This record gives sequence, C-alpha cells and structure tokens, in this order.
Amino acid sequence: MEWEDRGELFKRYDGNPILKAEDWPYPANSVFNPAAVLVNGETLLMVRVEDHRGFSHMTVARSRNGYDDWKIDKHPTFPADPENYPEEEYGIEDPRITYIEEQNAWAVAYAAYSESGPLTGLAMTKDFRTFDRIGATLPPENKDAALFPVRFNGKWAMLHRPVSSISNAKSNIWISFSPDMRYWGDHQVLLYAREGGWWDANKIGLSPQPIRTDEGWLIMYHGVRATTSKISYRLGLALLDIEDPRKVICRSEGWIFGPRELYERTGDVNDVVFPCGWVRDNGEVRLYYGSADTYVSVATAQLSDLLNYMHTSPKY
Ligand code: BMA
Repeated sequence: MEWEDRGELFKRYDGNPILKAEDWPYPANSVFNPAAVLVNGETLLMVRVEDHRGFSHMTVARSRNGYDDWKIDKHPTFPADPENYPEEEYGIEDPRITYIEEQNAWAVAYAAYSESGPLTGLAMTKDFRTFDRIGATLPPENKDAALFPVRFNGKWAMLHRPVSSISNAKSNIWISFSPDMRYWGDHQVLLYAREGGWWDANKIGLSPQPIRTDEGWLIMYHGVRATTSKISYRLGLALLDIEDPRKVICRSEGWIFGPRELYERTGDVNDVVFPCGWVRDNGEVRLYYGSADTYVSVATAQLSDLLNYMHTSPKY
C-alpha cells in the first residue's frame, strides 16, 4: 500500500479535561488512566487516583451522558490491599474492565506495583462496590492486561505486556489462555513493537479492553517513542480474528491519536495520552484517556470510521 497520511481519527471533546484532582471528594494528586464501561445506561469510569505518597488506587465516577455531572465515590472504591496481597505494596494502577456475560460480572485487570516491580492482577465485581480478587495472574514485569469477554475453545484469553531486562529486547503484546482465569499459560507473542524510526518502535502495550465488531476484535495499543528531548505515548489500532484472537488481521501504520493539546502535553508526565477504556454508544466510540498522567479526557469516533481505516491498513 502507498503511504497516505490520514491523521487523527478521534475528535477531542471541547470540555476536556473532564475530571481533575480538584473535582475529587478527598485529597488526590492526580486522576487519570480510567477504565470505562456502560452500566445500566450510565458511563462508569474506574479512575486511577494517585495520592500524595505517590501510590495509586481506583475510584468510580458515574455520569448519565459520559461528559459531565460526574458522581464520584466519596472514598476509594477499590484500594490496594497490601496486607492480604503483598504484590500491591505500592498501589494498583491502570484498570481495564471487561464484562463477562457468562458470569454476569465484570473482570477488572490492573497493574499491581510490587516490591519486584509491576505485575498483572485480576478482580471480579458484580456491582463496583465489592471486589473479589483472583490476585496476581502473571509475575513482574508485566502490565497492560485485559480479558476478552468470551472463551475460545473453552479457555479465557488475556492480553498483556511482559518486559525483559535485556537492554535491547523489545516489549511486545502477548496473549495467554486460562481454564479458570487463575492459571495462565499457552503464552505467545501477539503483536510486535516495530523498529527504527517508527512511532511504535521498541515498546508497545494494550490500551483499552478489546471491542467485538463484525469484522473482528478491535484493539487499541500505545506506542512509546523516545527522542532526545522526551518520550511520547501515542495510539494505534489492530484487528484480531473473531474466532482465534491469536491471529492479527491488520494493523494501523501511523498513530491515530497522540498528545497535542496543552492538557496532554503538560502535567506530571508530559506528552502522554493513555486510555484504559472505551464505550460503544450506538455507532459512536467514546475513548476515555489519561492526559499527561494528570487528568481524565475524552475523545470520540464513529466505529464505522475506525473499521474503514482498518480496511486501508496493511495486513499483518
Ligand atoms: C506507563 C504506565 C502508565 C503511564 C505511562 C506514562 O508505563 O505506567 O500508567 O500513564 O507510563 O507515564
């Protein structure tokens, strides 16, 4: 295919950022990287909240229209529990929520920050008030995990991103399978980071939970680009086979969204857009993302436009 620059696919909401630490009912340093789902017609965000120790927990915010009038839980909804789960010593971060129809429950995958580095953890909830932890699913260093909502050949599937300590090893997205969500195996690489000058060279990770479409599982991932002056987090898309998510059908070339506005370019960590959730509302996709590790922002796209873009993207 001949390279054609199509620019950004998502449109920012004019009222961004939609949530800030100042909006919080209790002291917080920053609120960012939210998971997002629709629950009984409301948009529910599980927001990562960083306290003044530098540790994170999750708090739920709900809104009728998904843009404003957020009702924020008065206390941390899902705090770290280091006494019972020592791997949560330094907090829990970056949740991704998948509705598991078979169990009428939501699976929350998150990064637990342990003494040995970040690892993937999993908890189930039916009401976003109480959470049953399955606990650590894969050892450090591993992050950016999310489940698929259905089984494949009887097994649950999870995407995640292990990191090697070898200096020039790339950090790629992997897929693993489990009979019970507790024991994970059949690990294999799903999507490789590119090399050289690419925006997504060397390090990529899943962003929101996979979305089921008529054309396959749509996944969004972040790519991390280091230059002499900064590191930028930008976003790309890939489509996976609906029956066998180990098969990547196609992958976008250029990034489809990246830091541009001041609230994305300046904050605790500059030049970061980091979504952990998106919701489908009729034909529209609302993408909820952390901006500059400081705020929560939202941007929208038509699902049909995203799929049309994938039609023009190279086969993998
Ligand atoms: C990644 C994650 C995210 C964070 C991003 C930018 O490694 O830890 O939580 O938003 O870095 O700082």
